[in-house]
Amino acid sequence: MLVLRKGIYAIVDLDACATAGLDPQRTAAAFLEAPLAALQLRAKQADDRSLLRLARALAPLCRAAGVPFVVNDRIDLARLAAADGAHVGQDDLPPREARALLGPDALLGLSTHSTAQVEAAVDEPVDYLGFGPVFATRTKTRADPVVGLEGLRRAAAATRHPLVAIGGIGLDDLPAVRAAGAYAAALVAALLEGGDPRRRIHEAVERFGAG
Ligand code: 3NM
Repeated sequence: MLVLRKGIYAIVDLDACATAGLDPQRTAAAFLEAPLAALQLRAKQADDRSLLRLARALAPLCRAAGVPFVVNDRIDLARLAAADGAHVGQDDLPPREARALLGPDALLGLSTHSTAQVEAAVDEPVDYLGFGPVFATRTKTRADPVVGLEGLRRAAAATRHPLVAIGGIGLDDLPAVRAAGAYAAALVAALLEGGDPRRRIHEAVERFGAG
């Protein structure tokens, strides 16, 4: 069974890749050259067929790299692409139902945005909790209020689940995010800045520090 490792949780976001002028599959391949906690495919607008095609292309790349592959929101696509797991938000299928569809060995994550949500998730059958936005983000539309490093510290103290910090995290923030109790840090825009994802992912892994 694949477990989430400490470190950088790289998100391949199709809109962010398009904005940066980067091909998602090449970007994923560049990310996978670094030792990652996980790689997530996130697409808020793509049509199902092209998303399934991309998920089916990324799954073997992740497997070959030994990195867990997670599909955002879409349990159906995660299963069809034989991904390692899925990530659900507060308004998606509840974790118990998602777990029932994915099976006991899949990696399952749940987004949380407040200490109350973190506490409410205590008995959920999840492998980790996303928590954020830690800082202001432009990647997520209608993002929840910023929780800050202090919020992250409180949330980490309030749960037994590993926390994946997310939202507006830059490479310079990584040591502080880790020190605040994050098990992993999820990054979108910071990995695409400068148009060189290979260089950025290595820098991110180095700055977060080894597991
Ligand atoms: N979820 P960036 S913030 C996808 O708060 C996502 O749950 C968030 O992108 C949450 O690293 C966010 O570019 C966007 O800010 C993360």
